[in-house]
Amino acid sequence: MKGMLSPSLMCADMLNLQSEITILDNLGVEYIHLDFMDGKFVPNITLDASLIKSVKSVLNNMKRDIHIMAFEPQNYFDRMEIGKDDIVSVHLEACSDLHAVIENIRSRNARPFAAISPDTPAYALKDYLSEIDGVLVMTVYPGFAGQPIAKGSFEKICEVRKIIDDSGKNLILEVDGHVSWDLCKKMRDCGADLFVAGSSSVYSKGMGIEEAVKKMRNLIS
Ligand code: S6P
Ligand code: MG
Repeated sequence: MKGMLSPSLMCADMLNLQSEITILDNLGVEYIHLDFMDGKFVPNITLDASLIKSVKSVLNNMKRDIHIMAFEPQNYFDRMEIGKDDIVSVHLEACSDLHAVIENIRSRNARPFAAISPDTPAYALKDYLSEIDGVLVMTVYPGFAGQPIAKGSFEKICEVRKIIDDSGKNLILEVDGHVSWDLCKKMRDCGADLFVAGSSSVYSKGMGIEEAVKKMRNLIS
């Protein structure tokens, strides 16, 4: 699978969101990463559900990559208008019945992904592989941008890649957290397909977005 990009909107200029989204869309970026937090599963709040819904109306070819860091994420699906082609990542640690949540996402013609935080072992995904379209491996503790990479992240990515390949399924492996200029190539070598780009790459200071996207593409191709 070719390497794909998903710049994180919580790292963009909050006063110019629409133009930032349009620039990425025109550059052929595959996904826009939309972080939703409930202030309970993680001690922070970022983009709200109605904003995540509104993003739909300004997209051309780019797709939504919605990452829900909230307990019982299904409570927010209607407000976000989850629908066709959306990636929806829900955390193993946050769902009382993950099978039902995955089915709910599927019933909306969206693409369910299972997300795991750094302390959750890769083997915990095994029960869900036949139901999902991808896995999101958090390489920082969920909640904040600008953190250092969590210990053991490369081993975790390689392990998840092996579990996916052994299953014979063609699942997308997404990485989220400190996907930096220096580390994204190593993540690619471990088997990552989809890269969330935040403050340590595409939204780092001192580089235009066009140049940054191009640089990232070269590193993950
Ligand atoms: C963190 C969130 C992420 C961040 C991303 C920021 O809870 O899920 O998507 O937006 O990690 O990127 P960086 O390069 O600042 O870590
Ligand atoms: Mg995220």
